[in-house]
Amino acid sequence: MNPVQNFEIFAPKLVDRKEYFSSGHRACQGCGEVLALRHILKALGDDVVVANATGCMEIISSGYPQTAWEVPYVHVAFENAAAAASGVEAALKALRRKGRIADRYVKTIAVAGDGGTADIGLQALSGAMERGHDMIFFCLDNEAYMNTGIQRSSATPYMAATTTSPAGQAIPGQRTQKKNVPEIMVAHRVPYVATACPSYPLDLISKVKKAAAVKGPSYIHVFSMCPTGWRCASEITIKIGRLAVETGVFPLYEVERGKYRLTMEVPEKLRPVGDYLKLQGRFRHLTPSDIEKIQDQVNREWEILLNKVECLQPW
Ligand SMILES: Cc1ncc(C[n+]2csc(CCOP(=O)(O)OP(=O)(O)O)c2C)c(N)n1
Ligand code: SF4
Repeated sequence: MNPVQNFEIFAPKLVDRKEYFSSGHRACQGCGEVLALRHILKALGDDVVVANATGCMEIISSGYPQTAWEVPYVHVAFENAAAAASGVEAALKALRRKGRIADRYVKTIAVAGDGGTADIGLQALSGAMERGHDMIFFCLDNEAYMNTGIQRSSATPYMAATTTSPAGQAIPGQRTQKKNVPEIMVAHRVPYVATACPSYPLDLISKVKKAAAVKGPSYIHVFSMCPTGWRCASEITIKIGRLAVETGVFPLYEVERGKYRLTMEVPEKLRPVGDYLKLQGRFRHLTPSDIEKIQDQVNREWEILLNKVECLQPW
């Protein structure tokens, strides 16, 4: 069954009606990042402090003197969302201990794009996870540096055209493979790591709630569709996210204390990757043999993931 089919029927019971990210922000139509953020904040509720790196979600939400954030929020530099969140978390602990603030639990979260996570913020993220700070780090992965004009990041998929990996005679688009940050986080022995996508809102919300229950570091990698940078129609953004999952391009799974679990129905056969690629202008230059190459890579990664799901025990 299509897991989102009955969303309207069940949503009022399952999802907080309150909005913690107000309308009127300046995101593009169909932005997956902003939709993910709305779900994330609904899952977390009031008792939260957000450290948000520069990127689309900061630019569209906090043009002084206005803000779309209905929860405590600090805008930090491109590279240090995790370091700033570490400081917030330590400060909250100290203030509670000294009786300067009410003794109630407040979750600290860091939010950054794929550039602020996989590239320039990776050192701060690794440090925060290694020190064991009580925070959730969210990577809103739209697979490029969108806010500054669609430059490639290390999370840009193979052969995608961006302004700094333009497809032409010299190169076929992005020349390297997408960096696997969730795996890097698993290697840090983080108690909870998950992938998610706003096309599957209930799955995303339940993962955020699980991560929030961890008293320690956790990481959620959110596949965030970007019609502007992916050169696709804004009204198909949810469909694109679902195709990414159904083709195996972005599988949904979680890793609890090292144990992998798929959170999507396992298809007998993945949908052809071309169904996902052909809807996006950033892949319009691909030849049938390019698509075949990408299909082989997706199949291999899928097998690797299934092996992990079947083999590993939790630590
Ligand atoms: C040290 C530093 N280098 C470069 C910039 C310029 N800059 C701001 S946002 C951004 C790209 C952000 O990309 P990403 O983190 O993927 O987030 P997105 O905009 O795609 O949501 C860049 C290069 C900066 N603010 N600070
Ligand atoms: S450029 Fe992409 S990520 Fe940024 S606001 Fe627009 S749709 Fe969202």
